Amino acid sequence: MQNRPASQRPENPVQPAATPPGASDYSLVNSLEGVVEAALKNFGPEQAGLLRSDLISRLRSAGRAAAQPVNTPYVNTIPPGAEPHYPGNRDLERRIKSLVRWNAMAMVVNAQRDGAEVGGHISSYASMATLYEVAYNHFFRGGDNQRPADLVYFQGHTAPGNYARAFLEYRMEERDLHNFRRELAAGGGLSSYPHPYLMPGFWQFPTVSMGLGPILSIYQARFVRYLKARGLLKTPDEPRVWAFVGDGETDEPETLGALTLAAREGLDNLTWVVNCNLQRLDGPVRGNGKIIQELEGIFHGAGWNVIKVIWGSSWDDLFARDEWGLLQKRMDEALDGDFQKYTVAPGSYIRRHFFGKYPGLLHLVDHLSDEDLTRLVRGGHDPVKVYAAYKAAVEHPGGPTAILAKTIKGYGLGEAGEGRNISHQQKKMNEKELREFRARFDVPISDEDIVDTPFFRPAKTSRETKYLLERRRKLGGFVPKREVKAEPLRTPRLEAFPELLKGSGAGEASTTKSFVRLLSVLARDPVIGRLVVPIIPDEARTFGIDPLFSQIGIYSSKGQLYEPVDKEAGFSFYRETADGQILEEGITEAGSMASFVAAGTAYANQGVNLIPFYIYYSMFGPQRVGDLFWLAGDSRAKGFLLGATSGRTTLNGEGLQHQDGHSPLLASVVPTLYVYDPAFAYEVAAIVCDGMKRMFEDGEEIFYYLCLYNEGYPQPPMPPGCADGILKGLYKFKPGPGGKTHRAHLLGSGSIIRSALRAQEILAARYDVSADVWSATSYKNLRNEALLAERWNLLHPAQPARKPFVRQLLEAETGPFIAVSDYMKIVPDQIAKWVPGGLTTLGTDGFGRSETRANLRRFFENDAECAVLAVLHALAQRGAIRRELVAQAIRDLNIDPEKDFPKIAAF
Ligand SMILES: Cc1ncc(C[n+]2csc(CCOP(=O)(O)OP(=O)(O)O)c2C)c(N)n1
Ligand SMILES: [Mg+2]
Repeated sequence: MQNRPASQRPENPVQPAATPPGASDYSLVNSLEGVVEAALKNFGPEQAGLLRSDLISRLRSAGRAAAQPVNTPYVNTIPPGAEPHYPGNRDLERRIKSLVRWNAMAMVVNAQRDGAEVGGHISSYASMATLYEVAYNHFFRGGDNQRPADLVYFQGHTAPGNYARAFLEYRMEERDLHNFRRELAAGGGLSSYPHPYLMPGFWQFPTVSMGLGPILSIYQARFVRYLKARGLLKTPDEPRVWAFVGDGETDEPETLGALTLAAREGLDNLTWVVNCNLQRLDGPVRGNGKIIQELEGIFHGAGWNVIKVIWGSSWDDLFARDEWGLLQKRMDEALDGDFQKYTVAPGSYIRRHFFGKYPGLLHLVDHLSDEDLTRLVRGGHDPVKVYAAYKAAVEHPGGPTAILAKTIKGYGLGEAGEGRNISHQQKKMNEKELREFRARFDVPISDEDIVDTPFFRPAKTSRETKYLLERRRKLGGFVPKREVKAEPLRTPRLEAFPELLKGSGAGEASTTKSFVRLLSVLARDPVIGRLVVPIIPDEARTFGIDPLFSQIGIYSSKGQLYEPVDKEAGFSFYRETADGQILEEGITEAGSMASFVAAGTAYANQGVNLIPFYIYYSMFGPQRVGDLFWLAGDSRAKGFLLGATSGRTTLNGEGLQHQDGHSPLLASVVPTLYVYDPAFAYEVAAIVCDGMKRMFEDGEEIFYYLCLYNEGYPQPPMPPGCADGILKGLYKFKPGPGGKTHRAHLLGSGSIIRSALRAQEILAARYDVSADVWSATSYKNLRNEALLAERWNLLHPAQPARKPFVRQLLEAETGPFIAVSDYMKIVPDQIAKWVPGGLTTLGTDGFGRSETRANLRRFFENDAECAVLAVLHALAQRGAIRRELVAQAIRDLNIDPEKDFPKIAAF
């Protein structure tokens, strides 16, 4: 495969006698090669390798070499001579793979039948089949007492291949395959893509949102190390993390954005397989370049071990005879667009355009027919090459490995889509194409049956079934498989946090500070303290969490190799330690969410209940990484997301980019996410305690979002009897004074409840109104509960109607209802329908501004004065007071009726 050293070249190269075109600098290359050969011979590979760095530093000092080359030639990293013996039965494995291919294709084709047209993808799995099958037969570990099951991130839209294999493994039945993408069919169906939410016994990781599987896999591998360092891994050995990534998928910033973490952390428990079929959905990934070379440079630069699997065994002989390096040169220069063309073109085209570029190269394939040329297989379709790469990857010490495997999209589909730009969308095959497919892969299906694309599975007693089951048995069981094995925890009750329940007296505290207090008490809990996983993206000091640094330490695989500058600072010094508990992720919300998901799914994937608390700058939560919030739900993640510095007017001085007026709305879209906007320390404690109990004691697969604010104010003691209301979403916090003529109700959430409380005083003192103040901790909960009750009523008309909780609570009250929020009005408006007499909402629609809290609240009209005005206006509308009184109040309260209001829509 490698060019023969200059000294061993024949006098007369194959053809032509003169130096071949394009090979003009050979004299220099030859003399360098001579030096390398001599060094290899005399000193061995290691010492000889030093020549390279010497040469580069010499060139650099001469001002000639700015950067080290990051690319190697376009050839397999492992030369044929270094390939290990293939340990499997090639023939049986090929037959099994062919059947998986057939069934995967048949699933998609059948899913289009009978007008269902539910879609599916054939061509991605077709390109991936060998990459998966070699791993299924030889690498994926199913888990035992020594080592847990491997954690595999399968490429999302190759799911038909995983299902088809599970069918051959007798883990699925024909009916399941028939119901691919028909999840509502009788008896259930198979989800389109990997979704633990939909198939909780099968899939572990959702991967189809491009880029998320890759970044999750990196943080998962690092999380395994974190568990190990903290003594929380259940077995002596760690599981391997695999990620199967599309080459088009590497365009996603999430895919490549965390590569350096994997290298920095030395994650040799991580293997990526990038399926370089050179195509994405619309066309070539890098038609004008070479994706494998581009990725090699990136991975090398990031410190990964890279193994290129470009050519299959049928090329070995050609490379071996490539005396002048012309084949290598042509390989290096041909573009991905060219290689794609060679897939669909006849052999004569390949001969003319690829080999024909140099006469000497053309001569190299004289002995091959045109048809032979079309059969020169790519590395990712050759089990021998793939096995060699996997083995080298799992044995590589010290860091992660990326295998860049070259394949053909739609491999085996022939004219139905092999290598074509329409390949990704191909879902149907005509009879001729089916016959060709059957012939190519030797599938035992008769002529009469073929048009029905029946599924085919060898009998349990067949050699194929016995072989594949035996392979899985040897490797420890089936993959993928999701199992919840964690023991339930006994979580603390509310009484464990007396400090938060008794109030702050005359002192002040924000809800963020109160939460931090709770976290540090929790971290000291003798039973569950060590299971708490605080995750922070470089904002610990902003939120006042830094005292935890010394209490529980920041996880660092290297410990702390330097003396921190603030060592003398006492509690808050930057204490990194090898068994640290805090995951201080740096400035990466995506990475932090990936850690949150890893920790929040450890109850299923690692057999241990962990309690993640991910606290971050609210604006960079769902707005920044909304898809990861969604994925956390799909993953059945548990834990707490804490949007700190919440509110569009509470975070004063920060302005448009940082003031969050919409996270509870964005968070509300995730079905399993409970969204709370607590006003007081005891509410935070009540919500977190109940959440811990539901998730980690009762086993509910849900998670929590809490808005936390940085405004300090006196924290009241917990009023009796409010726990239920806090959890359901609404309770009366402070009734209005007696003896007033008018009644009203103010609903407040988060620290803006203070506007409501001050409005209550003004209304009582100046306008003869007794207003009750309610704390609305969760509009989402209230709405969902009401929607459920309504739906039940709709479907059960003859039975006594159910009354939504919010209506039960409010129906006996008199007077108008006004909600005050530091979020968009639509957040409280979620419950308007069930509020007697309707709901007037004050909120913060529009972009934020840099200002003081007071000015911001007047600007957005959610301060106490505006709440008073809203109450008076509502009373006037009901005829309870005169309009003139409202007009007078506007003057008295110093509200400018012509004031600016944030633009909320462009007309
Ligand atoms: C975030 C995101 N954007 C777009 C898509 C739609 N999509 C699904 S597959 C695909 C092309 C994938 O190409 P590649 O990664 O090369 O995988 P291949 O099918 O070629 O193996 C696209 C754009 C998606 N699933 N996720
Ligand atoms: Mg691709």
